[in-house]
Amino acid sequence: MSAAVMQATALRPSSAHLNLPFFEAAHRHIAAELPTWANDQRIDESDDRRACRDWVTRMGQAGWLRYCVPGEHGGALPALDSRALVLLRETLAFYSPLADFSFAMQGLGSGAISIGGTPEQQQAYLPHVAAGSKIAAFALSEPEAGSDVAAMQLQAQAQADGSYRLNGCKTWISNGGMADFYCVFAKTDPQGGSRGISAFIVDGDTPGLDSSRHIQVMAPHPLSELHFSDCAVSAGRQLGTVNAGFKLAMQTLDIFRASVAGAALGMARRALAEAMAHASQRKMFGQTLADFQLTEAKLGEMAALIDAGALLTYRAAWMRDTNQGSRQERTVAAAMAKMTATENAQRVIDMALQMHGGLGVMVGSKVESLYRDIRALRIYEGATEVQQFIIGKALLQDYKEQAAS
Ligand code: COS
Repeated sequence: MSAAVMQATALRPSSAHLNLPFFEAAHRHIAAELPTWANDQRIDESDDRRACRDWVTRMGQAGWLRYCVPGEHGGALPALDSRALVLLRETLAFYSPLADFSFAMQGLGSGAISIGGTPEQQQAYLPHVAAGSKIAAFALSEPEAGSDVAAMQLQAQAQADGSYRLNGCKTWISNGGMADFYCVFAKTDPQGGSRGISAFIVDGDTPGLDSSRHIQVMAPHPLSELHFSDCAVSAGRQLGTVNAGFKLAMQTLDIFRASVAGAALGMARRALAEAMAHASQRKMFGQTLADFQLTEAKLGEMAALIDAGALLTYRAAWMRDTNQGSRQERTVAAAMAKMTATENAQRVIDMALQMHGGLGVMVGSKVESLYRDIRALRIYEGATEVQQFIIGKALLQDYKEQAAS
């Protein structure tokens, strides 16, 4: 067997966690089929925008994007299934963080339509998302409103004919400049705070929308600013209840935050696999690096950090899918999962890089790219500090309620 084939075999993600009681047959099917498919793809990722289009096309053709939408609109399962999303992202991220990103954005970008869209809106967009024939994006953040969503400034003014005019800007928009449509959140009641936000579906070619300002970041990831100047959006494109867009955004994030944790797990599992492969063949002081107890200790720590994140992630996804606990308990579980899995993955990848010595910082080595890929996950879709805030706020609320009773 050649070294290349051995390496590919050794670097398949572990499947032991699929026996946990959180999962059902549909989930085990994904985990059985996807690694082979993902490992077989050969995509030139030197241009992130071209590569993302390519991944979306291929994942659409192969049927994987059907997990991004509910069954009645071309989805693989009756409803958006958090456990499926987590496992898909975990596996894709193991092979290619850009494949994971392309997959995730189809779900996040269309999630508000799946949750809050009318049947007409759902039928117009979701089958295309599932087929990979339309690229989706989620437009929430602004220069002065990242963590503090309610502070957004983008205005959507209702017109006499029921349509809206959008003026202002968004930033850090994944798939910006290449999306076929954006789920955009804007103020419809400037004094209303979190109760004055509404959502809209804005097609990428709508006059008055400029998505040409791209943002370069440290790891491949298509990002742009969006500028709206008297951008006209018809009444039929208003999404969900007027002035209830904040909750729609949070409900969407509740699903996809746990899936970010899944992506972090995939990257961490890949780093651990790379570390074990490297340590097993690297000779030093008359033995291999893996023969040192120091190495065993480090690998043990990495594995435990991954499993800690994994258990929280699968729990959060299972709670959401099976409606366990209260809404707040499910939100807290997703926050714990995202925070722990992304923070632990960063540590695991750093340890793997350290174990590679000089090779670890060599541009083009897998651990070097993972080291850059993981960083943004601790920030986007709610930074670690936002997750801490969500968890701490809920704890104190419970404490106060118990003290008062
Ligand atoms: N699902 C449904 N409703 C929710 C909710 C959720 N997950 N989270 C909050 N709400 C509701 C609350 O119940 C509250 O409702 P009422 O107005 O009826 O009381 C309302 O939304 C406001 O909630 P809250 O007071 O908790 O909002 P805050 O402004 O204090 O905090 C945080 C909100 C910071 C948690 C929120 O703004 C957030 O998640 N920020 C990060 C945003 C983010 O992820 N940005 C990245 C963009 S995508 S890359």
